[in-house]
Amino acid sequence: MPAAKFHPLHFTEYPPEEMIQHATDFRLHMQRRRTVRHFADKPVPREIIEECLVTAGTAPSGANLQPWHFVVVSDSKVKQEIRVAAEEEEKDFYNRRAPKEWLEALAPLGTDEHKPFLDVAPYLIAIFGKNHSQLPDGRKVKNYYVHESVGIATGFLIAALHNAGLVSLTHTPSPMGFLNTILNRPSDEKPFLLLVTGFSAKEAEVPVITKKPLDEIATFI
Ligand code: IYR
Repeated sequence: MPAAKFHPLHFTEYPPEEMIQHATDFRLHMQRRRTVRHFADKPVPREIIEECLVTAGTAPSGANLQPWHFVVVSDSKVKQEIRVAAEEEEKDFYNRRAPKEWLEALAPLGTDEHKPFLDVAPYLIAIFGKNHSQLPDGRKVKNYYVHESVGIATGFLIAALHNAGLVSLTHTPSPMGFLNTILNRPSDEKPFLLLVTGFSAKEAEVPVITKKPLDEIATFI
């Protein structure tokens, strides 16, 4: 087994007031993020998406095995194929599979089986979790905490896109196996979610919702 190698972190400590300011600025910035379902068909420079994906790839992961793969779709034919496949699943979900309780929980969001954003938005980022990794020496090894790791990387990506001035939608057509077929990914990779991103449509509206206050989501002991 190769020995662990370490180098200095060069950690920067800020004065407490500056830390509070940074924390507040970031909170205010993140509080402006909204999930958006109406996109402009305006193109987005690919470099912005690349930068945000590099940020996503900095996420911590089980044994640093980075068990994710991002397929960035901008080709209109492929987006159309994804829309057709997703709408087929969603139709079944909304009309047959979804229990009443689930549909009631979704009602405030106003969603249905129609997913025009899948061919309007300039980019669909299909995020896959990989159950195995190939080491530099060619060995295939198991990945650990795949869901947790991919979830964190996806959170980084959502924050990075928002920071760059784009909006996104975490779309989870269920089941998502069609993404492996359309995007030609091996069966060892499991679709995690489809992140739709681009500019917001000018006339976009978002549902009136609130976030739980701190004392409801956290306990200090
Ligand atoms: N996948 C469906 C349903 C859906 C489920 C949840 I949980 C949401 O937060 C939103 C939608 C759809 O995309 O419409």
